[in-house]
Parts: sequence; structure tokens; C-alpha cells
Amino acid sequence: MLLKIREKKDRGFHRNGRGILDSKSEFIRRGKMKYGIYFAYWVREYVDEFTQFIPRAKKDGFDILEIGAFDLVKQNDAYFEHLNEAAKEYDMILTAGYGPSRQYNIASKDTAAVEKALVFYENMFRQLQKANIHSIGGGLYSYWPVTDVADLDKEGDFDRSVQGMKKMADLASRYDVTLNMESLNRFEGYLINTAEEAVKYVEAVDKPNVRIHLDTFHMNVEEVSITDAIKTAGKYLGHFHVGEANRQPPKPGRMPWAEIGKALKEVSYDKYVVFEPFVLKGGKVGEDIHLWRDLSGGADEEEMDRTLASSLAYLKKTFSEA
Ligand SMILES: [Mn+2]
Repeated sequence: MLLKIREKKDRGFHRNGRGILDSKSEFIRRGKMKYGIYFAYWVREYVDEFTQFIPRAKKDGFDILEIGAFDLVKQNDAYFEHLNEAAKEYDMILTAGYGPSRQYNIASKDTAAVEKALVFYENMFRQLQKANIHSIGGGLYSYWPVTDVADLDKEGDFDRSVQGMKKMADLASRYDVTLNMESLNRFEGYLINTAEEAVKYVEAVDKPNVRIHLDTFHMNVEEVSITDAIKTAGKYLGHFHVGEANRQPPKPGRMPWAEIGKALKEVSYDKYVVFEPFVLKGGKVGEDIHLWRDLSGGADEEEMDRTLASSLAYLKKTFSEA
């Protein structure tokens, strides 16, 4: 009955008080895919206090806030209590992203370093559980960004990484955490650049909590076909990042969003679609992302949010109609 009333209302779009799409997006949200935003859209410098972004993500229409896992190991119980309270209040799901420092490279030839990395990761997983986070994505199979290629041994590193990941997966499963292996472009990583390599990796690890993480920005560089890449990842797809080729929030024009939505449907993807836009130049974030010019159009805080909210409405509509 409720559904029928909603459908009636959905004949046309109307706006709520905040200018965000309305009952139509509410209707779409009843589908299985959920939409999230990576916190770094809003900042030039990394922060370790993520509670501040929860109301903002909600206001812009998101169900998920993706946070950076880098400093979680430093946090105390009060920190997690505060974070959890806000997540509960705003009905916000939290996920995490991490680009491992070189010292935590589980593909390293230095076996003592790998053991240390596994200790670090176990501490991180314990903290993720405290934050009620069950999904972490990124280049967890190696380190990020890879710049030193002096004695790079891709095949050997791949095998070492698989062995390390088997252990890491068992540790993560104790804390109910899924590890999503992000396929990265050639300028940031070398072990997994394509969905095909990701499948090979995940099948070699052979653990139910090690899945594939695709990102349209990276796929735009490496894949012959973005939609074929999604189909290649298929049942292993565990996490999905979206952004334009220049990492602006999704919009009509350049990326084949309708086809991407169709491919996600074809593989019955029912997990998270997380926006990972970067538009502000400057600071450590801009430096890490190699963003040397402003891509926000000189937007102020309010306009940043308006752009994001309308991007979300666009993608939800496009994916739901695909
Ligand atoms: Mn990504």
C-alpha cells in the first residue's frame, strides 16, 4: 500500500526543503544498491575525525560514508562511541578505504615486514569492528602509490601477496570484515590494473571475504571496455567507486553511465556504489591525487554540496532506469 502511494507521488519530481531529490530517490533507495561518498571530497588535508561528515553526507542524499582507515589504530573507545552514535542517529552505513604505506606491503620480500604488516592490519580490523565497518577497499594487496619500480618483480610479488592475503583474510574474518581489492591504474599500482588481473588474484586467494573493487576512474585508464570489466569481475565484485575520468562527481556526457548501470544489473550487483570525487586543488589530498587545478569551478561549501546531491540524483536515476 505504501509502495502504491509512493508510486503515485513519483509521477513527477518534487523537492524537499533542502532542494534534494525527493520521493523518487526515496523510491529508488528501496532497490538493493546503496550509495556512498568518500569523505575526502570536502577536504584538502586529511582528518581523522569523521563524525563531522555524517550529517553532511545524509543531507546530500547518501546512505554510506566512506572514511579513511589510516589513523583508526590510534583511536580510543570514546572516539568510536561518538562515531557510532552519529551513524545511528543519521542511519548512515560506514565503510573504509585505505592506501597502504610501503611499510605495510604484504607483497614484500622481507618476511619480517610482512609479519609486522599483518599485526598492523589485525589492529586495524579490530578498530573497524568497533566502528561497525564491515568493508574496506583499496590497494590492500600491495602499497600505494607505487613509485619505486627499480627492482619490481610482478610475478613474485603477486605470489607473495596472495600468500599474505590468505592470512590477512583469516584475520579480517574474525572481525567480520570484507577486503576489497581495488584495481588501480598503472600510475598508482602494478599488481592489479584490470578486472581480469583482479579475478586471477581473488581466485588465487580463494577466501570468501576477499572481493574485487572496481573504480570507473581507474577503469577509464586501463580497461578496453568498462562494462566488460564489470562483467569479468562478475560475482566477485564487492565494492564499486564512481567518478568521472577527471574525478569530478558523475554527470552526463563522458562516462557511459547508463551502460555501467546496465552491466551492474547484469552481474546482479547489490552492494555499494561509492562516489570518490576529488575537485579541490591544494593540500596533501590534492598532492596525493595529483590535482593541480581547481575542478570545483570555484565552488563554495554550499555549492560543493549542491553539485554532489544533483550528481547522486542523476546517477541513481540513470542506474535505476538502466
Ligand atoms: Mn577508488
